[in-house]
Amino acid sequence: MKVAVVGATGLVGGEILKVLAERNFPVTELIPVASERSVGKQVEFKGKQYTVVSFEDAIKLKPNVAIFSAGGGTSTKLAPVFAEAGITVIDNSSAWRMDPTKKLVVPEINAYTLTTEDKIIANPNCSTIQMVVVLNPLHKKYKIKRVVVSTYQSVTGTGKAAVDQLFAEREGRTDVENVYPHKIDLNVLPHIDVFLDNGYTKEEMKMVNETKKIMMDDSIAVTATTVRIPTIGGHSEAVNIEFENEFDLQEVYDILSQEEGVIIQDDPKNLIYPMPINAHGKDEVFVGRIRRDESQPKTLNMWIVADNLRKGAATNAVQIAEFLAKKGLL
Ligand code: 2RA
Repeated sequence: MKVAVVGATGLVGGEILKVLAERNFPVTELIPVASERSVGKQVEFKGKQYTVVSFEDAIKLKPNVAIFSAGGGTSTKLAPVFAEAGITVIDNSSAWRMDPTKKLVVPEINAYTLTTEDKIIANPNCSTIQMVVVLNPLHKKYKIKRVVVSTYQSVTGTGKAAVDQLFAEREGRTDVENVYPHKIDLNVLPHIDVFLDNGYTKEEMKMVNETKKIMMDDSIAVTATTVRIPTIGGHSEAVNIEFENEFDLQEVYDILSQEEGVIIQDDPKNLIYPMPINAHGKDEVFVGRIRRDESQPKTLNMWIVADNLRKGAATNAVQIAEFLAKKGLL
């Protein structure tokens, strides 16, 4: 497979290169791509250096698949150009996610719907991916009525500049440009992405709308509060789930322990629960603090953690590519 990574010099782009190498994706030719100011830079893949090329040159090289992580503007403009040239695009931005003509894919849930017609495939938002991977098997069994989620999101979700801001503040440096409107170190910002007219942020509405689309069920009610915290290892989520049907706690454990890509870390007596510091660099979604909501029937509480650059972005995108390759859809 000829694989282009668009946005190869960014945080997610770098992670995509690592994940492609680790999972031994059958790359016959790697094409790192970025905007003009990064053309000519070097990136490493499997111990070799590769030179970053422009969008135009990448299209001429005719990759089978292009994994985009270069922001919504680039994806809006260039994904159709790549697709038109016969290149399948897996897009990590929010540009195409809610387009009714595009599929929003978490492989464990809905990759089976993909066909050769799907030339632009959307990769969901990081905080949504890690939540739906856990919700979906429970929805199948007990039918979810409503989800209330509060997130604790890593600065890596914003990108390199945000990581720089955090460490500059920590080290007392003022030599970086701030990307957050307030201090992030020793602080918590109840604000991710822009505010919308309804008082929610765009990140919150992504969790609401993308969940319904991926799980193919508009009846699931979701409300979210998304929060940025000064950590780098991954996103954490406190999730409250109300079901239509009664559940058995042991059965919930059994269902989740059988779910591919989900690891239960739930042993409070031994102080074991998911934490971003442990999820960092891992492909799985970790779930713990699984317990009944004692304030109302048929309701469950849990704590979900995953590396947002991995399952929340790079790993999910590479898994989509793996699925397409395996099914002969590339
Ligand atoms: C964040 N959801 O953490 C984002 C990144 N896609 O800001």
